[in-house]
Amino acid sequence: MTPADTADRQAAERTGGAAAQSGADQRSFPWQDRPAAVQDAVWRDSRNPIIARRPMPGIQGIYNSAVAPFGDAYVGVFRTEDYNRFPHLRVGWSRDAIEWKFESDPILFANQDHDPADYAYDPRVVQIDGVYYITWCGGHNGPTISIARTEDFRTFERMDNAFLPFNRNGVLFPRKLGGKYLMLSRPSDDGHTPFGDIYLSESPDMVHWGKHRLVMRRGGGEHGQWWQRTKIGAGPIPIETADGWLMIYHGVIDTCNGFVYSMGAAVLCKDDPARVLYRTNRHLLTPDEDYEVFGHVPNVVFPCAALHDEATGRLAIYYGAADTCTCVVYSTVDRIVEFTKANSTVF
Ligand code: BMA
Repeated sequence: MTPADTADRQAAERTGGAAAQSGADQRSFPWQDRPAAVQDAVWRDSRNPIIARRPMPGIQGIYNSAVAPFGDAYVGVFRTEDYNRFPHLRVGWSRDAIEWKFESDPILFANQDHDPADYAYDPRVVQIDGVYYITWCGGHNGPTISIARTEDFRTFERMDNAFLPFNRNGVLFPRKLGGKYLMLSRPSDDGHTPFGDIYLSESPDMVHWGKHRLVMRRGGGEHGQWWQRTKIGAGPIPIETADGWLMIYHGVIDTCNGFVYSMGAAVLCKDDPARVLYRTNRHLLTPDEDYEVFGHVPNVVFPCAALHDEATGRLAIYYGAADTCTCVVYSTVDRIVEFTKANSTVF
């Protein structure tokens, strides 16, 4: 990092989470208006990919990553891959959530010995009661949901894994419900899982997880939902709205040329998020642009984070494109909820 980048990081650290909560920060929310020609409910940033191929020395790609407000800046936990394609998590900093400066080393956990780190990918970040939690898919004799906590994004403490292998796409809710932490996840297998439904689990202490409930199933031919017929997985941290929890997710179809990952949305009951109220019966975003169609894994849009500006309702959704680079689409919470209600099939 350059001295200027370090200054960004230090400014963020000085103000910590407090400024983020007070709204007194100097962050600039990422945004572009919807181009007149676009009719869709979400629209791409014209600067995509905002994190292009080979974004820093020794790193071939950064994608499927999480960002969050922190102090008077933004912080991110990024999936970075070096030239052996082994995925790590790495912290990055930004004032505008578009231009990112990355730490030179991957995250090292303070209690590394407790459970040595293996591969780590597809992180999500959430702040709950002043503490930031990171969930990701970690290697522990197969993939499952790893968790760590931090307050400053400099020291990270590994916690116990939420679930047994095999599981992916662990996504925490931003607050407790009925005194319990809630996590969405997608039980899977040890490979490129050809199935997958979204479940909800709860925990009194972020260590012991139970009361697992099925939230929603993949599409299947019987439902006519081909874009999400193979598997589905939660994406960004759910957003609380007047209508319920807005859950943005990925849906996958298997084709003769491999999987195609698209993005959809659902609204879950506010008090009982295992209950789906609305669910998109068509995708919100599917690989169309060259950077989504061409890359190390073609035809992937994989959302992992969303920034929400509560004052305006604006939403910036971050997604990995083609397992190669990082992109943003914009919308508003109201527009996506409206779209979800108007194009809904719950099954
Ligand atoms: C999933 C995960 C994602 C990846 C996607 C497409 O199983 O590994 O990280 O983006 O496959 O390759």
